[in-house]
Formats: sequence, structure tokens, C-alpha cells
Amino acid sequence: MNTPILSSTIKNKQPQEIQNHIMNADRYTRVVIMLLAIALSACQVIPSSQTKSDEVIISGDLSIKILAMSYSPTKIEVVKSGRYAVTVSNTATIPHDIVFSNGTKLMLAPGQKASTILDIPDSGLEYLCSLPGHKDAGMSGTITVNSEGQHAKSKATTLLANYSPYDPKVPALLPFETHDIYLIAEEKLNTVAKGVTQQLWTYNGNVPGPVIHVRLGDTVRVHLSNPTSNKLAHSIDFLTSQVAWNDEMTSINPGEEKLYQWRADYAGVWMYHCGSNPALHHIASGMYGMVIVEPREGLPKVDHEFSIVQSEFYVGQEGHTTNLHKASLHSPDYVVFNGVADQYKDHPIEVGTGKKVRMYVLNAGPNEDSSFHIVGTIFSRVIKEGIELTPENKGHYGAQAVDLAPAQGAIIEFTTAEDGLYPMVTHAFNFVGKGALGLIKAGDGNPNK
Ligand SMILES: [Cu+2]
Repeated sequence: MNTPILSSTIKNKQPQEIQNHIMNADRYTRVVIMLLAIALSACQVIPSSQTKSDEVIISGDLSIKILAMSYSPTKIEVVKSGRYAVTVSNTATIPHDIVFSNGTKLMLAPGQKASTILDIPDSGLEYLCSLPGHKDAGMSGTITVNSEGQHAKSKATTLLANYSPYDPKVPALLPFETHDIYLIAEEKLNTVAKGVTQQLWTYNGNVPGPVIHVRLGDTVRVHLSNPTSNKLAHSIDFLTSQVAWNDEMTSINPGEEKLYQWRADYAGVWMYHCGSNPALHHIASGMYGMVIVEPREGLPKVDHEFSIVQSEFYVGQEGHTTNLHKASLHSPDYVVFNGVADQYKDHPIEVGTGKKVRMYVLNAGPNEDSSFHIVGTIFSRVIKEGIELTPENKGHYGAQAVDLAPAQGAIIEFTTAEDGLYPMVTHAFNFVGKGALGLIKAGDGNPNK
């Protein structure tokens, strides 16, 4: 489980000792991630005897997390130079080190946490991983001293703590048979995990983009625009459409727009995504969404309907674009449901006990397979990629997990047997600790009453 930087460091008992914070000086938001002082009494790294006898003044505590192939955060800002306690934890599955530019070095095995005392001069420090190739893959960061940074701290921590969860409720079927949908390619800073932001590429500002819910045979007219404020060309590819790639799916530059018209020829759960070069980077940066095409006669009514898109993030420097090189290497920093790591662990999806739940599930990838599973439930109905498993279910078969390669989708149905919590995961469990964990909360969540 990733330790949320924000919540773990905000427990400050002595406000006057808060001397440091971390800041991303992006001009767009000046988002600040802080590393606030944990109360000295709670700090394990400095024996109190040393503090007294040597008259050492600790200006604050810093913590740095090692992800698969990056540090989080990558920009630390403290409000004054001085002596700091630094804790580094390696959440990756391989060894890494951290070497500060004053020569201080910590070597960390997978899962290991280590601490040291660091003297930060007015000129600041840099840090990097000295293992071959790791710095080039993104493992570096800076500590700077900025006495003016204190002011921005509270604003930014509020912004990051209050990211809005993506509403998993499926929007209603669009009325009529022809739909005009307006999508804007927006390059913007979004939260990808608690305390971690990236400059993402989105449709309409959210990851995933909006769910488009239509019926078989409907005509969909998508008006895609690329605002002049963007830096890149973008495009869109609807996997539910049958059109020539070099017609509707071509890229448009900032300031341009285009119309992409398609007819919903087949029912199911479908992906749309940006295919601009390199498509791997545009998908890994958030440009994807779900189309639901219901059969003409509709699906039977159920009590709850949710849409869940699984995808991966390969993070670059805090507040900057995602890391294409890492995306080519099969080791995501985060695997997420609906765009933010662990968001439904922190904000469970609520259902009624014994009620019928239908989920539309899409694996947007870009790289990893999903084995979608909800602990404590059995899928009584699965329609995956045009195939309904046991359509009339004469043998009373059930399914425990649905395998979805990138760009595959499924409709699943289940009920919750009793009040309680039902974790939603990919049963590829190396990803559960990277954010692919949500909770379905049935009733009041308490089975023992
Ligand atoms: Cu794009």
C-alpha cells in the first residue's frame, strides 16, 4: 500500500516547528506538496540525547518515497537552510539508492526505509539514484531553500487533499438516436495519487474522459477541439467505430477542431483514446474513456450501475508530464481505477445489501492486463467483448474474475450478500499495492451487528 504523503505528514503537534515544505513551482497552479514537520517527539531518527548534548537544532523532517523508477516528490522546498532529518522509503520492487550532492548516500533494498541527517545549505541540494541508468530514467530531484514558500503551502495542500473523486455512476442513456458530443483536449495538472500530480492530457479535463452511453444503431457526432492553449496535436480513436484510420482519426493541432461521426454498430463496452504519435504517451497521460452501447431493447433494470476504467500511470517529475520511457518498460508507478490511485479505497462506492449491481469495466492500459475481481462476490453475468458467458446459465455457472487485455471491456453483474466491505481489485496483485484497490461498501459496511 502506498503511504499517502499528505496525510502521513500532516500530523503536526508543534506548529512552530513546521519549517519546511515541498513545492512544485509550476506557474499554472503553484501547487505545493508539503513535507511538514512531524513532531520531534514522534520522530524516530534523532535520539533526544543527541539533540540535548550536541545542541543540534533540527529544522524539520523530510520524507522521500522511491517509486518504481522515480522519487516522490522530486522538488522539495524548505523555508530555511539547516539540519534536517530525512527518511527515505523504497516502495519499488528493486534496490535503489539516493545520493545527495553533499555526498550523503543511502542504499535501500525493496521495501526498506532508512533515515539520515542532512545539512541543507542556502544553495540547496540535488539528489539522484547512482545505479546505472536510473537517473536518466527519471530518478533525480532537488531541494531548494525559499523563505517565501511558506505562504503557498496551505493553499496547495488544500488543493491536493481535496481532489474530487471521479463519480463512478453511469450517466443515463442519451435521448434520441443522434448525439452531438463535444470533447475538448485539455492539457492540465491532475492528481494521479494522493499527493502526486502530473501534467496530464485529458478529454474535458478528467481522466478518464466522459462516459458516452448510447444504444445500438445510434449515430454519434463527436466534435473534438484542440484549444490554442495546448502544446500538442491530439486526436481520437473510437474502437466502437468502423471508419478508416487516416480519415476520422487524424491529429489536429492546437487551434483546430474536427468532426468524427460513427454509428454504434455493435453493443458492448468500448474504449476511445487519443492516437496521436506516440500513442503510448497520449494514452499513458490520460486520454481515454468509455463508450457503452446498450442493445436496442436495453439491458434489464438493476439497482446500481457503475463504470470503472483501469489504467496505469508512469510518473515523471512531480507536476510535470508522465514518463514515456518508463511507459515502455512495463513497470507502472500506479495502476488506478477511474484515474486516481486508491480513490475508492478512500471514498468507497456505496450499494444496498442484496441489491443487483452492474459494472461496465474497461481496461485502458496502455500496457497491463487486468484480472478484474470483487472480493466476496461472484459475477452472475459476464458479457465480455461480444461474448456472453452462459447466456441462459443452465448449469448455474458463475465467474470470479474477468480477464481484460488493454482495450477490452466487459459488463458484469453481482450482488453483495451482507452488509460489509467488498474490495475491488485486479487479481494481478502486484498492482493492488500500486493503487488498484477500491471498496464497495454494502449497507453501513458493518457485518457484525
Ligand atoms: Cu493526445
